[in-house]
Amino acid sequence: MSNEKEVELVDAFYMMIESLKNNGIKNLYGIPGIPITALVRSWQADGGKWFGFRHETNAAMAAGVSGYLTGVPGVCITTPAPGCLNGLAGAANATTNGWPMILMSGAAGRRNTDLQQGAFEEMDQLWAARQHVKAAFRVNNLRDFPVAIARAYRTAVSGRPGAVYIDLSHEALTGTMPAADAAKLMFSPVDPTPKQPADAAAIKRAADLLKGAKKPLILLGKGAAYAQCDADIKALVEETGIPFLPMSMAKGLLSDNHPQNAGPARSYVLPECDVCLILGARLNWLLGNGSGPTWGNQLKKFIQVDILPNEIDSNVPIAAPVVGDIASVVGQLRAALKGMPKADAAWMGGIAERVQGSKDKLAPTLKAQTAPGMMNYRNSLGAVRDVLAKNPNVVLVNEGANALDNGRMIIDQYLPRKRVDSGTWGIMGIGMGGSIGAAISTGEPVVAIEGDSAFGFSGMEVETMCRYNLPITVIIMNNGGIYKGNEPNAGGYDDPSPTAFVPGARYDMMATAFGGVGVQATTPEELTAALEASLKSRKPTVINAVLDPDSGVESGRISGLNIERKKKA
Ligand code: ADP
Ligand code: TZD
Ligand code: MG
Repeated sequence: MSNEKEVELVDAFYMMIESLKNNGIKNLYGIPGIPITALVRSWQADGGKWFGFRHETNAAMAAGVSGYLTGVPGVCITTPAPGCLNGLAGAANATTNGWPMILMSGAAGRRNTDLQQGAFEEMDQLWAARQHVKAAFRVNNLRDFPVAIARAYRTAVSGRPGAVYIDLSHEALTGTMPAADAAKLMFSPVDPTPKQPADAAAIKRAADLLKGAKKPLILLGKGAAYAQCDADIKALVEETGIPFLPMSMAKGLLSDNHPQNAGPARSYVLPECDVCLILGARLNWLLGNGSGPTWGNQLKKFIQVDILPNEIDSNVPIAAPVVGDIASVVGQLRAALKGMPKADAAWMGGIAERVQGSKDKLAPTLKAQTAPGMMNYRNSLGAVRDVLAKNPNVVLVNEGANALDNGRMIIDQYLPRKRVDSGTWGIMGIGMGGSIGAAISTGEPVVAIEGDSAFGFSGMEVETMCRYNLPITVIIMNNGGIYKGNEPNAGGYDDPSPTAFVPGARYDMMATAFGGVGVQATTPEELTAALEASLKSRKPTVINAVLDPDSGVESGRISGLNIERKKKA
């Protein structure tokens, strides 16, 4: 007899589960199926938390959002081919937004796949994944799991965060190895996100420029929110007295009520400023690519703080590049700016006046009365805003066109990392996955403000919310369509227009179908009551906020990006 029986063996699932635990991973998001069903069962048997979704894109969105909110990559597991491709849409979104996550997918056997012989769910997933993620790895042998998971984690969180893909080959998943050898391979990575302070000369150049500014501005992006150095950023802003402008997901890094918040005067401060310190934002389409009318048609003196060196000069010349991690750099800048005189009173006064002007103009529209079932974006979101002001710990998820633009403008944020939205790509479909990921990873209640079209991209996850009994309130801004619900068919015949949905749809019933709470709200008062009750009960809730189908404008605030049909010759 050989002594094989006496050798204790471990399998691939064991190797993977132990490696995930060694990296501090507690939650897995995904959908089971061949070949990973037994893996996720084993994970659960081992005490891990498993969150099963109804579509992999939503599971991957949950992983990306939890990575953004906590700094710990969310991990999503999918089945081969279509499952993997569905997950990749969420991974690509995470990469684009700079959110850390890991997508792992089971795969058909390499022999058949590489000869394209038609295995079950055969697909060259590694090749497909590579262009949508920061890095794509394949594990071919179970002994490589400890290194592969650590490598994926470190890659996801280091530099500009993003998604990492791991292809779980059939060969790796079917192997076994001696437990004693496995134990020698296990490790927990040391310092996966090392500090990366900036060069002293770069700090001095930036500080000198800021000290010489007459109309300085600090632009805060979601990179600054992600960096989790909230107190230091607040101190930098307050010590220098410089006004700040938050990008949508940086809202709340300092309270929207802060006297230096220039948010409501955006169209004044961007063209007027002379020196702009950018903390964790890209000069992409959301900022007019750094030039043109958004910036008063002048080249500003930009100080750009970013962890990614080649982000600098990506759109316009940057006068003072500062490459480093924001937590380190903000400390360095504070030291270099010590004793700097506060920003000019005339500049601050001009901003304060415009901020007040915007608020005064908005305020009455938030309280306007409309007939039942005929709410608009202003008075409905005005009601939501007042409830959320009393619940600053709520994480807000927001998508749609008008639902997004008005949500961003009307809902104030008071605390950091409490807002997740359509992000860099302006996507629909972050809603329910993002809400679930936020609720699970932060333990806080979540309110999702959703266009009725936006909601449709992930609406089936209401069942998931109900199954896990998550404290999520979904408010459907139901105007009956994309941008509007009352557009006629351009051809004049009976088919609905490309932007219209079923009129009078009862989205609230989707919650009651799964044992959650569904409420129809036709007035701001009903909306207030429904939201208050839902936050109190912490029960999964869908509120159907019935809007006038005529409320909304084409593409919200970005209608200028549309292409109109050219006139016939
Ligand atoms: P927003 O959409 O809010 O304008 P972006 O996603 O365009 O923000 O930009 C975020 C930027 O922050 C990215 O260029 C990214 O490289 C950078 N970044 C992310 N985390 C850090 C960090 N810890 N330190 C420095 N820069 C960071
Ligand atoms: N598909 C994806 C994945 N992302 C997108 N952004 C779109 C399609 C196009 N799109 C927008 O840019 S906004 C929008 C779509 C379909 C929906 C707007 O309608 P809504 O919001 O009901 O969500 P409002 O409040 O009616 O404007
Ligand atoms: Mg709509």
